[in-house]
Amino acid sequence: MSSNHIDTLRGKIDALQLEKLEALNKPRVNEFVADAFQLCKPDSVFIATDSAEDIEYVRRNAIERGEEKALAMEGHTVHFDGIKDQGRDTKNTRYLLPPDVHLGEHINHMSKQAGLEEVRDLLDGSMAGKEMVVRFYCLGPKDSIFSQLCCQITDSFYVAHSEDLLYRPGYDDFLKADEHQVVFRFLHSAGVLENGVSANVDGRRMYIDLEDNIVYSVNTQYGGNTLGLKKLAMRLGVSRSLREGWLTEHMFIVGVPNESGKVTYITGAFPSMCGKTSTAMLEGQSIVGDDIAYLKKVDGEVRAVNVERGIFGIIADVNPTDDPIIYEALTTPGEAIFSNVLVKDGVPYWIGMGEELPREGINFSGEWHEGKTDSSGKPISPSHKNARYTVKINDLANCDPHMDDPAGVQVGGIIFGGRDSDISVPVEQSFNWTHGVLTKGASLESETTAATLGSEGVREFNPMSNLDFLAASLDTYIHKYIEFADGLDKPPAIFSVNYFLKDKDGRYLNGMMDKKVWITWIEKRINREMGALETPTGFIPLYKDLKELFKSVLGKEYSEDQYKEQFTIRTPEQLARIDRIESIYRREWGIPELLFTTLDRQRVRLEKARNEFGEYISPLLLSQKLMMDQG
Ligand code: SPV
Ligand code: MN
Repeated sequence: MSSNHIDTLRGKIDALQLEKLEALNKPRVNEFVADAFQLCKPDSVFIATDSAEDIEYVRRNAIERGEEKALAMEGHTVHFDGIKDQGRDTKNTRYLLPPDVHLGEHINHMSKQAGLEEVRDLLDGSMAGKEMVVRFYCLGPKDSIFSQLCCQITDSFYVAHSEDLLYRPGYDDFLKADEHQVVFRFLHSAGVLENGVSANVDGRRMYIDLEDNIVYSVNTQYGGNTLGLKKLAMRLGVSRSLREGWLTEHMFIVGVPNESGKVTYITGAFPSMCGKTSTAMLEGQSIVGDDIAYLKKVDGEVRAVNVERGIFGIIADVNPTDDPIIYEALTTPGEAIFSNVLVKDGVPYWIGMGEELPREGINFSGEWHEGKTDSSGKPISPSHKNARYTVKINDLANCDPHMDDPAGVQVGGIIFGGRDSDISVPVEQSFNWTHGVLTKGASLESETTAATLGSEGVREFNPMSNLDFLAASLDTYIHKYIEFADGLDKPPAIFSVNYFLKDKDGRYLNGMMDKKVWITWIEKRINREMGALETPTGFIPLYKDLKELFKSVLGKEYSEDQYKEQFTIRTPEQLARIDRIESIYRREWGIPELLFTTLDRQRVRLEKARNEFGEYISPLLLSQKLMMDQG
């Protein structure tokens, strides 16, 4: 079978390229490449190995073919996506399911047959006049139980170049792999280009075939829709991991040292644009990953790896004060791709960079000048809110020494965070694993952001910050999550954080850097070095500890009034959320009863506290009561 597929390519593609494919001797890869070639009809094919020469070819072509432009700083380039192609298109991202598979109403899906017909029709001839690039990568560290082989086909050198920064090269791993190893496969075409951007955005489709582990993406360039190994592979990963009893999560991984130098690794799941990367980059910590983690149980411990090796991060608000390490990487020579920023005289600019922006330049709308409006009359921002940078983590000063460790790192704690203006306290620890998984992870809501197309600021249910990538039904996901702690000597402690809490007048209650205090408190709780106050919803910090931490971590005073306002238990809002979440899960099939009983117990605790202390309960009142009880 293998030779048949190779034979369909023989004589049609360059012999040298064919040799590189033949050397792999992988029938399923050959079939995938031959099919893509026949369907997309490129003018030529480039098969990339891990050699410096092939990687340089990709980098050079991204510029020569106009998908990227060199900036003034050595190694820096810029890429623009179309004005209507600036975020993940969740509406047109669908799972293709056989007739007997159902994933529930929260998962965007369609019939496999109809989906394949539609997307293959859109891909037909889509690479005419272009070169098809075939790349091989390894998700997770190489030679590891976490390693996941991937093959990406694309007609975009920007996609191929970005993936070289973001993912570990894997041609060598394919050479070594046996024929039966599971391979994730991705076929992308930007479709017809006009002025360098995908012209047919109405035909933008991202279709995920979970049975065959193939993802199709067409008529789009934005990374979240096109970089196969990022959010598309994440969906295949979620599906595979839940079948096999491990987890694929929308999580950063960081190392947090204590005073004696002991490093505790913490993961954090946040929806897009809710502070995930900036938390991962906090000063004094080391970064393993900022976006996607695989978690497995090994010898009674949870171990985690970064699926990626680079960052495709939000550039807005990266400035020397709030994000000095990334700012440094983006303003000194070294390989970096900027996307959807403002460019003037070969220099990139972005909102929140800490200096005044030029009043004109080139951006994602073409020639831009202050006051320029879009087709609906709204002003066009100089750089898009979802503008991004792409860099390798290894090039950053704070790269953790275990970034590429095949054994991963041990997870001490897990944080769930969302954009929540009126309910949760800034930081809180759950009572135990199931309480955390169910009342924090599975109950997470977050206000929508510019990372996805559509309106912003709408409160949405987003379990584990992973709803967009959930390639399984909710009941399967929740069951598997709860079960994940079975057999662990000491399950990771679970926390929630909320950086977005506001007062009645809509003012944020916390500064940008307060997160550093919360993370320090979390590290100390994991290592049982700090006490806490028990509330109906979990354990919160004591005032005296925060006062000390604000001083030692940020050099700031922290008043009792601030504590009181930030950590007040808002019972009406808490109870309303329980009702909302419960009704969502009631509409699903097969949800574990434990979810409903856990929510109900939380409701009862909240109601009891409300009856005793009133609707808005100051933590100071609770601590007085605690002291009296103990006294
Ligand atoms: C996110 O939106 O969560 C990202 C960037 O990390 S994207 O690749 O668009 O998913
Ligand atoms: Mn993400």
